[in-house]
Amino acid sequence: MAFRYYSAERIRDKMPTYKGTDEELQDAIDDISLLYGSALKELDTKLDIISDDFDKKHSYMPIHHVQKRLKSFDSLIDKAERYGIEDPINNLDTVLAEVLDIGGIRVICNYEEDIYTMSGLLLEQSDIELIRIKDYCKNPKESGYRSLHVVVAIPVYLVNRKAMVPLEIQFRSIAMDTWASLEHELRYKNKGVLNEEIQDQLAECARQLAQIDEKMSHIRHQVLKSDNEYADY
Ligand code: 0O2
Repeated sequence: MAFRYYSAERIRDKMPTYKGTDEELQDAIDDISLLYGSALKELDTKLDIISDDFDKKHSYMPIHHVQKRLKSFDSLIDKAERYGIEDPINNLDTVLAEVLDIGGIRVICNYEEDIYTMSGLLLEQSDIELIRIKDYCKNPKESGYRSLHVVVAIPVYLVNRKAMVPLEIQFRSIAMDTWASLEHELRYKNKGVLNEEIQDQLAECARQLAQIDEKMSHIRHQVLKSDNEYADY
């Protein structure tokens, strides 16, 4: 997995203030891409293993699907500027220390309760460091957005060093992901701006989907109780 819009030459066009050579810039970009891409692979594998073992023990897979992405180099620099980092292209170490979602992974679970099961199992692992948690499931954003955001650092072993690489994990139920994907698409189509009436309607959809999440979970527990095969779960 590599940065989109990857070439130093192209970035140099957009960011002519870079003080090093094109080769140095390319090398720095390659390093970031390798490190964060590798961290995403590690985390993906960890989630896969937990999911397989959970299935073996409980005949149930809580994870519906997983999506990974590396932030584009352009949006990394834009975000660093928004964070107030001065001259980010020439201070990449500061950028890497401050921007924690260069590598992002979205874990779409079936039910809301699966979010806490999966995040709990992952955070129990001794080589993972928790950096921060924001629970937008329990405290949704004003927009209606719900998701559990967990920032962790995960070890990546390179040829001659070990690096702890921060990643942002967004745990969502299918319903939460449906809303966030469609809302993002609508917002993106409208250049990031949605009028108040549309925002209200979207917030109402988010509330209804939260109720559906709760109802589906309730139905699930009724089914589990009546089904001997799942009695141990
Ligand atoms: P992308 O491409 O999705 O990564 P910061 O990350 O510094 O902006 P903070 O407080 O850490 O600030 O961010 P927050 O709000 O905890 O999480 C930001 C990410 O959550 C966003 O990433 C979205 O993925 C998602 N998100 C947050 N609010 C909403 C929302 O109202 N609607 C939708 N659809 N997604 C939301 P980015 O950076 O926007 O981009």
